[in-house]
Parts: sequence; C-alpha cells; structure tokens
Amino acid sequence: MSKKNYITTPIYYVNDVPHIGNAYTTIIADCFSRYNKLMGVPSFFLTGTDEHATKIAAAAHSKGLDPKDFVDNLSASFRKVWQDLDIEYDDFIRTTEPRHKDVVQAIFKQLLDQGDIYKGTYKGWYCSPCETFFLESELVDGCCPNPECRRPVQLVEEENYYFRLSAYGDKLLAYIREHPDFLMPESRKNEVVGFIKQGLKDVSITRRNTGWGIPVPGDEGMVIYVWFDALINYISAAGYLSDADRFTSLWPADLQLMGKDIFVRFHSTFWPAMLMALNLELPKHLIGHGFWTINGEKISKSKGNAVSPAQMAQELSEKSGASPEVSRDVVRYYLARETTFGVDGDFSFDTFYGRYNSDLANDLGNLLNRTLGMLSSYNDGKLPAPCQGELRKEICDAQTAYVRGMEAFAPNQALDAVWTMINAGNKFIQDKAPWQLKKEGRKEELGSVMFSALETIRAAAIMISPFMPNTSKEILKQLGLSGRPLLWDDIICSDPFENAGEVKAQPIFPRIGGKGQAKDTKPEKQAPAAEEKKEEYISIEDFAKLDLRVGKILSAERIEGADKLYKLTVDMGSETRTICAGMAPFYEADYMVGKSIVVIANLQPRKIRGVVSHGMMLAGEDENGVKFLSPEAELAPGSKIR
Ligand code: ME8
Repeated sequence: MSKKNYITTPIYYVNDVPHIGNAYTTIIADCFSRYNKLMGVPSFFLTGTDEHATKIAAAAHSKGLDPKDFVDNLSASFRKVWQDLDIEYDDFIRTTEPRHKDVVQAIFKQLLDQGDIYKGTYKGWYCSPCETFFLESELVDGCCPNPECRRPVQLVEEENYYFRLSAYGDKLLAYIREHPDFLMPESRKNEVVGFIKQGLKDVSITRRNTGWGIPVPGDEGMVIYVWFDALINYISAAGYLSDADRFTSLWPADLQLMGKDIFVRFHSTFWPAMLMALNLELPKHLIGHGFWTINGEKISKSKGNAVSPAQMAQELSEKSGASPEVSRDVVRYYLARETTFGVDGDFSFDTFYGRYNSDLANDLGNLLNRTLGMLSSYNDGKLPAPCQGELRKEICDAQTAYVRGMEAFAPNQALDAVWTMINAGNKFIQDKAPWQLKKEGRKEELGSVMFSALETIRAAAIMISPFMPNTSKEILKQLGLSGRPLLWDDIICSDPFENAGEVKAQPIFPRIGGKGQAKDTKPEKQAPAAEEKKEEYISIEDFAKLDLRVGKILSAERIEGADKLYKLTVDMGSETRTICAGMAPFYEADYMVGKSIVVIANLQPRKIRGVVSHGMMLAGEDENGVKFLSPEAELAPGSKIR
C-alpha cells in the first residue's frame, strides 16, 4: 500500500465542548489535509478524544454521571462540532476504544520487558488540570509552572512504574540537530533543546487505579498515566500492532499539529523518546502553534469568555445575512488568515467582522459580483469564448506563492497570495473599464476582459477550497461549474468553462453595515455592474480606527536603489519614527525638512526596500502633481487629528 500523507491533531480532553482554540488546530489540520487532496496527494487525517484523564472522571462524578456515559456524550459533541465546521477527518480515535487500549497495554508490556519501563517510588507535585508531575524547583509561587495554567498543585507520593526518559536526552538532541525541520517553529525548537539540555528525568507513567483508565497489564491496582496512554493514539489509530498494511501506509506521520502548551514536554520530548524506545520512526514535522486569546484575555472556563465556532458562525450569519454554510467557512478563513501560524492570535468580534467585510464582502465578493454583473449586463449572462486570459501571470504567481506558503506550513501566506490575485482582478476590471468598451463597441476586448475576470474568480474558488469548501462550491456553482472535480493542475487550462451550465449570480457575502449593527441587517442586493457601483460609506467607528497624527519631519534622505522613496525621520511628539514616503519625484529633500505632515500612526509597520516604515504620510494628487497634507497652522508634533 502506498504511503499517505498522515496528519494529526491532539486528541482533546472531553471535559467541555470545543472552543475556538481547539477548533483552530483542527481547522488548520483540515486545511492541510484538503490541500493534499487538491494537489492529488493521498491524505489521512486523524483527530479524536482523550478520555482517561482523572479530571474527566472527577467532572463526571461531580455531575453524578458514570464516566463512560459522560465521555460518550462529550465525544459525540466534539464530532458534531467538527461536522458543523466541515472537518473531513478520516478517523476519529477515542482512547476508551478497545483498539487503542489493547495497543497501549501491549506497548507497556514490551517496554517493561525490555527495561525502558521499571518500578520505583515517586514523590512529586502533581497538577491535575495539566495531568503533569513537577519538581518543587519547577513550581512558580507554589503553583503549576505552565503559563497557561498556574493553578495549585498537590504533593503526591506513590509507588509507580517509570519510563526511562533520562536515557534519551542525547539521542533526542542528536535527532533534532540532524533534522532541522522536525520541530517548528524555530523559537519553540530552541525551547525544546533548552529543556532537554537541563537534563531529563524519568517519568512516572502509572497511577493508583480508582476505576478510570487503562489498567497496567499484570498489575491491575494501577492504571496507565493519561499522557502515556494518549500519545499512543497516533500509532494505535494507524494500525500499530493490529494492521501492518495500514501502519505502513501511514507511519511515520507527516505532520503533527498542536498548541504550544503541549509541545515541549510532551510532543517534542516524551513522545519521540517513546517512539525511539519502540524502534519506530519519528514524525516528519511537529508544529507547536500559538495560542488564541479573546479580547486580550486567556480563554478560560471560569471567566466564561470562551467563544465557540458555532457561536461565531451564527452571529455572523445573523448580522450579515450570509448563509450558515458560508458563515462556517468564514470562521475557518478568519482563523487561518488572521495570524501567522506559530504565533499567538487575539480574537474579537470586531476583527472577525472587519475581516469579513474587507476580505470577503469587499475583495472576493466584489470580484465575483461585478464579474457576474458584467456578464449579465454585457453578454446576456452567457460565458464568453475562451481566449488567452490577461491575468494568467497573476494567477500563476499566486499559485507559486500559495504552494510555497502551504509547503512552509504558513497557511496565511497562501491566503495572502490568493488575495493579491483577487485584488489584481478587481484592479484589472477598474483599469479596463468594460462599460467603456461596451459603449465603444469593442467586442473582442470586452470578451477578453470578461473571460480574464472569470478565469481569476474560478482560480480563486479552487485555491480557497481547502479553507472555505462551501464557498468554493458556491462560487463554482454560480459560474455554472457545479459538480466538477477541483483540480490544482486544471487552474489554467485552454477552456475552463467548457460545457458549463447556466451562470447564476447570487451575492454570497452581504456586507455588514457597521460595527455593532443591529441584527436585522438585510442582505445586499445583486451588485450592479462596475460603472454603476454605488458610493460605499464607512461608519464613524471605522474612521475612529485610524490614528491620524501630526508629525514634524526632522530629516529626509534618499533610499538606495529606490527612485521615488525618501526615508523620513519624523518627530511624533512622544517618539521619533522612520517613515518611507514616495515623495522624491515631487519635492527636494531639503524642502521637506521642518515641515509638519499628517501621519497614519497606527498602520502596521512595513518593510520597504529594507527600511521598516512605521506609519504613512498623507498626500493628495491632481493634474498638477502630488502635494503632501499639512495643518493649516502650527500644531504640536503628536497632535491627534479628528
Ligand atoms: O492537552 N489557542 O487536550 P486539550 C490555540 N488531551 N489552541 C488551543 C487553545 C488556545 N487558546 N486552547 C486549546 C490536551 N488549544 C491533551 C492532548 S494529545 C496526545 C493529548 C488547542 O483538550 C491546542 O491544540 O487541553 C492545544 O494543544 C490543545 O487544544 C489542548 O487540548
């Protein structure tokens, strides 16, 4: 059996329903798995639930429930959430299943027989929420040292079985050195190396049997530690010791994803050491991504601030009028696009709605609506004849950058590439002024513009399919291409609309009117053709997001290799900033020094020709050229402009 690209998520504790944090890992894993399929690579995607933690038994007992009934219910609710987010997993493993328990017990026995597991007495501080033992020296103010937890710990002394982790430190370090892409991102890899270099202690891998967990074979007064049990899911589900063909087709895993909370100690140290003890290959890539906060705060059950993906989708659908399927896609899109994979992200409904309006209603929605609007106004809704599309270079560039992003495990970069292409499509329509071509009867050119825009929309629909599967299908349906297989290699082809069905325009992303808008927002109407496009308003809240300030230019110098750019040093009152400005063709450097200007102070810093520009100066243009904006009378540097 040929090897499949095998992707895993952590198996989640079933003590609560999933929030956007768990959803994030699973969505990104699903995007990678769907990307593989799009590229024609056989993929296998595993997720599941971790059900033997002591905290789960405690949660069940506190509700007066039998732990098995409790986990059955919650595991089902995880599946439901994944189904609702269109997660296409290939297997869902539960650690209470016999196929998993049998493998855990067999591995325990094998490692005991070969001396990697031994019996001894252990005394240590136990954090129950993290299911982890710590040394006294590791505690922070007497509490759990995990920055995501910091809860009280208990002193526990038990006779236990140990895994001989201490024997694997040097081997792990050598492996990490020889496989630079094994642990990602780089910053977290360095953390792992530092952790291993401190010296690894053997790990206690059993607990007293209180009726919940996998019994130690031959010593049933004890159960196996939940982490030793849980990590094995990645191979028990892959057929280890039960289905040799399946195992050969899956192991080693290609991509194991998890959050930074369980990256260093468990997945990058304990797990590879267990695999080394079993003489199995290590996974190709382990990625520890960042954590999401909500409005700047840690997601916490006690604070009650957790947001579920279903709630995000529902609120968006109510606010915008977008369909439930598209709204679910928007959750997936937002989580994949909003932050660089690996770093932390902060969720707020404002940024969620903002991204929806700007990227989806404005950019993608606009391209789709105006293109189909053009077709209906100028071509009776019929698809134009195929020709050499004028945006093929932009499409090919997007394909290259997209693949580069996905192969570097940077999904947001892949999406950036798609949006660069979408924006090029919108600009193309604006520049080509098809309404003018129609007026002047330039039929062939008009056909080419329509074909090029349609080809770009079709390319976008295929490229977004791993992230927004429903939206992708809906766009293709509107282009008359329902039911066609999505093929990457088919993005540029001689006749993309061969035998296409009827074109049916239906806006997919109705704009949300403004921040905090009432829930009775009506869906937008079919967008008019480009020349009739109505003026668009922004709300006062949108305007308030701009931090406009007065700055005073302290120096201006040319940037090497850039004809138009000045590097300005600008006094902003409380600080001095570097700002790049394309003013060289219009002003002498000396003239600019000492002038007061208007600066967008909260624009994301951007590297331009090797110089990081921290803000943007405003200028206007008419037929006489470009003039920068300046206050009518002296205003102190840093003054706010309203
Ligand atoms: O640790 N931001 O399960 P768990 C981003 N059962 N990701 C988050 C997040 C957040 N705020 N909160 C949770 C366990 N996650 C074990 C795993 S695997 C053999 C056993 C995601 O339910 C992230 O992937 O606590 C994190 O690693 C995982 O949920 C923890 O899930």
